[in-house]
Amino acid sequence: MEFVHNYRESDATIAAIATPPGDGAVAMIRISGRNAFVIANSIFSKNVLHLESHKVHYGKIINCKKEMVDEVLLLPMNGPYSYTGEDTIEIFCHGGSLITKQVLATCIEAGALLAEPGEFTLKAFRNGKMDLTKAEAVQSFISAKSEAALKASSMHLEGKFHKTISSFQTKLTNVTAHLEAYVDFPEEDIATDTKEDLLASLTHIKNALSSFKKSYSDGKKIKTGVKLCLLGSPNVGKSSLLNALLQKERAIVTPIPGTTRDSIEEDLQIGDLHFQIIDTAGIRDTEDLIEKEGIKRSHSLSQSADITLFLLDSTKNVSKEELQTLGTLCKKSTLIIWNKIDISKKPPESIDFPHIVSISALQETGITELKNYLLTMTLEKPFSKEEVILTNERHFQAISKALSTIEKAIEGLKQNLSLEFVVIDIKDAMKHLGTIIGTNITEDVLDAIFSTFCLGK
Ligand SMILES: Nc1nc2c(ncn2[C@@H]2O[C@H](COP(=O)(O)OP(=O)(O)OP(=O)(O)O)[C@@H](O)[C@H]2O)c(=O)[nH]1
Ligand SMILES: [Mg+2]
Repeated sequence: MEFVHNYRESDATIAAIATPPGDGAVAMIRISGRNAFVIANSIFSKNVLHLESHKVHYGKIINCKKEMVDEVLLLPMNGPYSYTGEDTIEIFCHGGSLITKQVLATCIEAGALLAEPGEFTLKAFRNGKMDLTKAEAVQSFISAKSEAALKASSMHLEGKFHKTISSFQTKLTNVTAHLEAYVDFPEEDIATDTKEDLLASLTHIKNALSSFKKSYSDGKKIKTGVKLCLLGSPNVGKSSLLNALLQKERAIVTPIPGTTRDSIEEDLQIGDLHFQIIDTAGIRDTEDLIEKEGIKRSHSLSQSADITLFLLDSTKNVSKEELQTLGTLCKKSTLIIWNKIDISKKPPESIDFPHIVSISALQETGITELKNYLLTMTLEKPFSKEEVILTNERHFQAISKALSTIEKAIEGLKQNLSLEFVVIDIKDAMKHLGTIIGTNITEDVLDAIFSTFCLGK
């Protein structure tokens, strides 16, 4: 389906199923726009135009052939007191997927347009019910897969990020006003005190932007999850470790080297974070075509992972092949795991890698320590529920651009560059910050943002 936000009147009446697909006890269909009440009136057994707003009313949905489609509860909400800020009707019908589609089809027959993904939230943004950071946080909130992702997006939903960005804009406007006064009277030199104050103000913003920028490295992992890849020679215990971490017999474990041929991917929750863990085929020289393909995948999965868990058998010496593979791994994102410490008679060999733990996947010793190690290794800074962090690539790009223009402005001011240039840099920074909250944004960007939303939101 073509994405049509651009071509629709902004108060067009749209409808969509707001609840997830599939059977359920109840489903909800939402109608929003200038004709929402008229459309609902033509399909409901009671006169919707006279129903009390924000109260639930029982009745029947009747299609154009005068047949009853479903018995429902209908909630009318007069604009602007609704999610979108427009007249809105919510219909709670029986949750069968067919019946829900029929109620929606009845709304469409009566004149509503089928909503595009995110179109209700786009309306809410256009009608000033929420700024862009909140609108984007709605989607992150819905798709959050971990406690940390939920908390991080709720900080944005509460408006803390928006407040910080707005306060930077106010400060930058003040700095610009000061500087422009001197631009208008070039014969006057900027007073040393004033210059120091303006530099302090800009530096404060620079530091805050820079710490936001840094927080994205953790924020990205918090939002999208962390990819872990189990890598190592055959029989070192990769599948045993996968099963121990998942607490279920997910992968086949045998004493035969080369048991795992294809990769196995599973979701895993550790602490507040979401991980995807991938078990792979053991690496060795082989002529077996299937195994060869599996090993090729092992290497490429490890390359795309955030952290590689490289398993070694602590009862054996590190082999030439293992040393060769170790040479290809990034030390910072590799965790060396000495396995089988339950039967090992010697301390593990010394290996020049910063992250090393010892476990027994069979007896499940050291698994809690391994999980804790993974949490600290994943995040650069312990996750704080009270701190606003960047989790959105678009915000990261805008902050990075704003930061570099502020740095340019600071340099310019320090080096007594013509103040006009300094003002241009600061105004550029304000534009970049404006794209975050939606004051400086094009329709194309809006469409790109909202098209990633789910249908009915
Ligand atoms: N004693 C002991 N045996 C273990 C341990 N972990 C795994 N094993 C045994 O080692 C053998 C191989 O284990 P797997 O988990 O299948 O090894 P893998 O690395 O997945 O092997 P491939 O799939 O062939 O690459 C099995 O017999 C396991 O029971 C451990 O911590 N201690
Ligand atoms: Mg295996």
